[in-house]
Amino acid sequence: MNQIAGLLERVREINPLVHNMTNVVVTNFTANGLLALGASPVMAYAREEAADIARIAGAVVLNMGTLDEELVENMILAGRSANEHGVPVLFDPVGAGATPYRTASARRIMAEVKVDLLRGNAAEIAQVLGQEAAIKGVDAGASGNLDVEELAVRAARELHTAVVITGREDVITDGLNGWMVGNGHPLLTRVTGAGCLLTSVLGAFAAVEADRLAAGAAALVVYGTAAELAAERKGHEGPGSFQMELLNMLMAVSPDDVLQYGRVRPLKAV
Ligand code: ATP
Ligand code: TZP
Ligand code: MG
Ligand code: MG
Repeated sequence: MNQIAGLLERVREINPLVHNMTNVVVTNFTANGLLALGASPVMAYAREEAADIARIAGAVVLNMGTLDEELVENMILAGRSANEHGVPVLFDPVGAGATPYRTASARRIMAEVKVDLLRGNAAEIAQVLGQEAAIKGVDAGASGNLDVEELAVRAARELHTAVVITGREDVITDGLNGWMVGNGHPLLTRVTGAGCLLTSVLGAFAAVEADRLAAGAAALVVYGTAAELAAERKGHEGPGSFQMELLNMLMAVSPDDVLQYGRVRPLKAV
């Protein structure tokens, strides 16, 4: 937990540039969430500049929430540029499995870009792997039958990337080791972009720490703790106040809060 607290301080010291190629639903919320945390967001999509921004960024976050063919092409340009320059790439395969086009696009990005960390709900990760799983639009369907620990480990091994699966509990693994993180709050499921912002927060931590498991666990604890603090203060008012308070708490969450509230245990049966 001390390492996690230290990484939160490092994000705020370094103020990493996070290049987001994300969806139209969550763009503003994602930029504000990163600013609140202490990172520096940039959204840049054009073919003429995507590779150049990716090269100078601390992390590149690809999110296919409102994809089209031009965006997929430009994400691949940015992802490859990041790969060439040692910049970590994070991928959120929003809605993979909802349509054949989404599934094919997610697999194409995985094939053409070296993704350092893949983050999704259980159904999305299963679909990227080629396993049937219920998905309704961009929200996980009845995926309660999926063993998320086993799924995450298999995905990491077969897709050669670190994997985060989120839900009531979050799991992060590189296929060998990993962590379960218990922080979070059910109100996160009532705010659109809670998952997308988390992927960008994972990007901010990946920008300041090369150990993907350490960076990822830190991001999950910090984000989940901020959500718990926000719910404690404003949850009774509903999702609107909670969403605003989450931004406030992403700025306010402290290393001491992480030490007090962080809930992490090693992944079992790896
Ligand atoms: P979905 O579209 O299925 O909602 P998502 O992309 O929005 O997926 P989530 O799985 O909702 O992503 O994860 C976003 C954040 O919400 C994570 O920090 C996760 O821990 C948290 N979260 C999701 N469900 C719960 C829950 N039931 N209880 C506590 N935290 C949750
Ligand atoms: N539709 C396309 S992208 C998007 C919606 C509603 C946002 C999804 O965000 P999240 O973080 O998966 O809830
Ligand atoms: Mg959600
Ligand atoms: Mg999502």
